[in-house]
Amino acid sequence: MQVPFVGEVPSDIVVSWIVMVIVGIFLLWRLTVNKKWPMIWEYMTTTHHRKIGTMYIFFAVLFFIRGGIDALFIRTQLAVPENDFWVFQSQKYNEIFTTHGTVMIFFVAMPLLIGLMNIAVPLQLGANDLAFPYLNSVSFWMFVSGAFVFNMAFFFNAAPNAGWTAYAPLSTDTFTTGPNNNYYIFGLQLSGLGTIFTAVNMIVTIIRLRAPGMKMTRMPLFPWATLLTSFLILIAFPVLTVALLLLTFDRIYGTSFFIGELGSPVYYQHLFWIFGHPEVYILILPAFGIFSDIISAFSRKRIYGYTSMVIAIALIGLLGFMVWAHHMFTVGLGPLANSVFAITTMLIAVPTGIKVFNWLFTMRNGVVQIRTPMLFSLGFIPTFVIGGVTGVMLAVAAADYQYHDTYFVVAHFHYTMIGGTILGAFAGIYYWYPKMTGKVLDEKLGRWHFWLFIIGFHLTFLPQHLAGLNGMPRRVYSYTWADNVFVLNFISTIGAFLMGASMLFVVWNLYKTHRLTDKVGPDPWDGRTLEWTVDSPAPEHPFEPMPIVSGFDAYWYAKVKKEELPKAENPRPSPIAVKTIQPVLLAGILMVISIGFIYGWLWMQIIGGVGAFGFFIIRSVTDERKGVYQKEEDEL
Ligand code: HEM
Ligand SMILES: [Cu+2]
Repeated sequence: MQVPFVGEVPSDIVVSWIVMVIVGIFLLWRLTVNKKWPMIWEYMTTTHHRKIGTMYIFFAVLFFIRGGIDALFIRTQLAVPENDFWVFQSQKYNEIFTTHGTVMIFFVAMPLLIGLMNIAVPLQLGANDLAFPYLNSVSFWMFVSGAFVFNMAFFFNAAPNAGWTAYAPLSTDTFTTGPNNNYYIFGLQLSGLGTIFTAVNMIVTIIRLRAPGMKMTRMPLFPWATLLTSFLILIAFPVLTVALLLLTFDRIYGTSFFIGELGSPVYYQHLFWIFGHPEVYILILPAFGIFSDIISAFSRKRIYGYTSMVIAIALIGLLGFMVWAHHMFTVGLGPLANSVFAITTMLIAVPTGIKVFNWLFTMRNGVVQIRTPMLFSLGFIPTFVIGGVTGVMLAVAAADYQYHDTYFVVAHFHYTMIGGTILGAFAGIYYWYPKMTGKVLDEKLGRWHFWLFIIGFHLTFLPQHLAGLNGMPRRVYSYTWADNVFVLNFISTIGAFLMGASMLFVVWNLYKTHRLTDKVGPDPWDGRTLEWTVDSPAPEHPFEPMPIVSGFDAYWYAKVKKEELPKAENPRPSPIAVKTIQPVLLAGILMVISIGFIYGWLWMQIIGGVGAFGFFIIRSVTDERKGVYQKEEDEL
């Protein structure tokens, strides 16, 4: 399409420019009319864990729409053989599956879980906030800046195109010139750094800020999962940082770590999957934690096998670092390496199986109440088991020569990622929605959402197993009638649109809930853990004075005995809530630097660098906590 002053631009991009301008103007208008700007400023300067958690989820949902639209275009292009839908062939198709995969993993699944951790973990522990509220805000805005950098690429007709794994040599300058994959690198570096900060914050919070009496062995399972996941992040993400840094040198400064005589693309694969496999456990373990708390709450029963649940999470986390080469069975590492990695991979099924049985035993003889969060948890169990079983199939190294890079793999990881992470996030959002907003989402619309989504999901991905076994490779934009996969693909496309339609019920639900219902009290679900002792939505510093905990599920047992939890004058100073715009500024500066590198504009790199230096000076001489401790000193 010819655009005046710009030149030739693909029509999908022109359409999205127009849509963005219209939506932008509409939003500006609505925000101004409804006088919402002070609220936006409030959120931009907040360090409160609930508000930051809510923003994580808000942005994750935004990117879910983006990644979801990508998915629908992918499925439309693949609906019938030899299709020519709009622009989505060849290089455009490479771009769209790359942005779909990357956005879904890094900018949807991660922030959904981190958002829920932000909201629920401090409250479940009886802590007044995360240990480092300012750092938490930095983490969040770094995630936003990384996500913006990555998503900007599309609007400048430079979307990354080497897959979500960005395998060398394809991702090196020799094969994909231009800024496209630089966007991938810098988007992930910024958000990855934010994730590492979050991990530190969670670890310190969980180890240091629990309410009196809340021993580690009395923590609910979501904080446990968060703690162990944070260690995985702390070990795995720096490996990604290094891989991307080396790739940056190869791309921008002409080194040859991953190409040429001395370099090797296999080095990149190792580094990527030493990060990448733990990453999938980073995405699933918190979801396990969420399901555990929900299943116990809605079965009116203590979680079955608490200790084995914690050990299982730890074991999965540990084994998760010993299996990365199962992504590389066909590379030619040799039979010894392949056998070792096959066995470690299969071992992971053991702790996972223990967890599945514990969930089932928790429900056994319980008073099971099927509310929306529980419905999602019940949908998760069989779905995730299917994903686990195909995982063990893939672990058989010899058989993987057949499955590798086919739709069988696509089906497998969507059963785990959607069946585990996304269903977990949905369950968690329905469950903790009162803590975020003070309202309970509508039950009937929640059920519609669940049933359409889960039916759509299985329709989409079950046939993909068969398409894969019939030989359909992943990352192809077309197939022929002779390939015999038409019906399977067609069903898959119908399922995808059903999943899309199910999300409309979420929109309707949000609208209805906020228009028509009143705020609820602290404990709408008759819960077991400490977050249900504080108001909905969770106020700032809710635990003053702090509850004293004398056992697992202490709040529940206190309710059974018709008692209140005893209170202690705060045994330690709480994190200080502050207002600061600095993290937003920092994120802006980092975006400037990133774009300087992405396009190789030295002047912009220098401006950004000077800005960053200035920022650090300002940061060193300001102390936003002053107002707080000054006040306390004055009171003395
Ligand atoms: C919402 C419904 C979804 C549909 C219909 C869908 C569909 C697809 C399809 C058809 C592909 C294969 C593209 C190809 O190989 O040519 C794909 C790839 C992928 N999807 Fe999804 N997907 C969905 C949601 C998700 C979610 C929630 C995640 C992760 C949390 C995810 C992660 C990925 C990844 C990592 C890839 C691989 C991309 C690559 O090959 O580089 N997807 N998806
Ligand atoms: Cu793996």
